[in-house]
Amino acid sequence: APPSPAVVIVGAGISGLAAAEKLHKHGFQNIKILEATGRTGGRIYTQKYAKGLVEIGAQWIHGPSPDNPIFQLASQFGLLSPDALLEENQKAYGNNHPSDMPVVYTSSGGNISAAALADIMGLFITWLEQARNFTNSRCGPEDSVGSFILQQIVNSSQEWDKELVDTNMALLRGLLNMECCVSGTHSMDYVALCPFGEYTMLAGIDCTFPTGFESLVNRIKAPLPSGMVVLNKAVKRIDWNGSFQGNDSHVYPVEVQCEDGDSFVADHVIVTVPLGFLKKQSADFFSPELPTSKMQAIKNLGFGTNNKILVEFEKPFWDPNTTLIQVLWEGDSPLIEPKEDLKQNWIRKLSIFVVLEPPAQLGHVLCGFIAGKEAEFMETLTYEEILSSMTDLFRRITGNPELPPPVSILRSQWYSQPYTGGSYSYVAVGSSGDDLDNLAEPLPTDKEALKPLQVLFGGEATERNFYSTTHGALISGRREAQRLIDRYPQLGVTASKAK
Ligand code: 6YU
Repeated sequence: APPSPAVVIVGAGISGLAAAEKLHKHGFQNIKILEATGRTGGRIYTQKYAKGLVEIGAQWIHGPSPDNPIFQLASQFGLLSPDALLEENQKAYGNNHPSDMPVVYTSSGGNISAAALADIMGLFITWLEQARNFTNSRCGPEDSVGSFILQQIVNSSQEWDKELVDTNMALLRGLLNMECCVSGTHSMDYVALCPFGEYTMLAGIDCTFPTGFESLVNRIKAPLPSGMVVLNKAVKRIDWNGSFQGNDSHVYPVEVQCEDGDSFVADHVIVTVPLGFLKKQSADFFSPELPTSKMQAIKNLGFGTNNKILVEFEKPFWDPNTTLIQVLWEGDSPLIEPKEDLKQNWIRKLSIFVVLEPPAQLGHVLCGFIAGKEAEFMETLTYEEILSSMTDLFRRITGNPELPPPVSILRSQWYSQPYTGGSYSYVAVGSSGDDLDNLAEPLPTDKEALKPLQVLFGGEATERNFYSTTHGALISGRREAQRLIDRYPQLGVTASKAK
């Protein structure tokens, strides 16, 4: 049998696991996955909470339809609810946004008519759609989705009734806050307009995993031999383009150095660490250093924070039909810069709560979303501070000073995770889709190199059309596995003969 090349995969998120699973299936026998933390799954992270399970990271299959490999696997493994498998659900477009209308609560305990809300939501959705259609029309490198939408707001507001202006502006600030969560950014002013439409929406109304997103991760890694995944093995540096003596008689081009002093020689290493980690570490993480164009891509692409605050109530204060709650902060407006004092004002960035289902299995749980610097500040607060902020918030918006405090809260802290450094990537002003492609380029770039494909790059931030998602991450892992499979065609033949 031909010798099996030594492959080291850095990171046991869905990208790294998908790469390993595919290589293993094609007959690669010498694979190690090195994972810095004590668990697999990375940004897919299901935890016990209230009476059931909640997602700390990825929550929905965005676009659950046959073109989405996460949907394919989930249905193949029988992990989805019958509703999610309905053909009509697979055909409709949800566009990564909750499809229901929120119920709006104002910060002084009032509410907003459904009609007023529908008008503003309609406008906002149209503007987002227009922003996505800029791909092939004229726009400048400095243009942002935020500046485009602001211009539409200014134009449109000329036609609003005077008495609606303040409410409409406050609603739009809330919708922009929610959009920051979708893009994983502090401000939509940071998100580049020209490439915004390159992100591809798949058909299907977003659905969740009744047994947790991590049940998919567990199914993907099930066929991998024990010992292939090494937990608590943080990689410190990747030495490439060298000659490293292995324990066998082989000389390898790559050596992976770990924080604990261990090292692994390899023919190929697939790096799937988050862009947030690369932003902090890339200067010391590779030796020799990455080419300038890759370093520029790492620096210029966006990687922001979207956090969750889960809030459990003894009894719901909301109506049983409510699926989404928007908080309207009176006095806020897209025309006014948010106040800088985060301690006083962080909570005003929290504009949207999803009512988690089903209450019979989970209890009465709201999942708030908050993005950007306010989300990063929130991570520094204690449990008690957040609980008290939540108690105040819900008392204010319900106008009920006696509302019992939440039973418990649970928040994510993606920014402070040393091996993640935020939530997911976006194409920032100053970068483009080419940067995502550039990140995916293997090293050495010289196609004629004696030892090609020494360092390969996977992870959600390397998928030009599907970045920021689990399906993007999965596709990226399989893509890099395919590069190696193509390089060793004889291995696949051996594997299929063996079956
Ligand atoms: C999705 C969703 N979703 C919410 C929140 C988050 C994310 N996503 P990993 O990080 O998983 O793995 C890398 C591993 O490497 C990790 O285990 C590290 O520990 C390890 N590592 C790092 N350094 C190392 C070292 N030195 N040595 C060894 N190991 C090391 N995606 O499909 N549906 O609902 C959400 C959401 C709060 C944080 C999400 C969602 C994103 C996915 O979670 C994420 O992309 C993948 O899991 C990443 O997998 P990976 O393997 O690449 O990395 C128009 C337009 C706009 C564009 N955006 C629209 C889409 C919106 C995205 N939506 C998100 C929404 C939610 C709620």
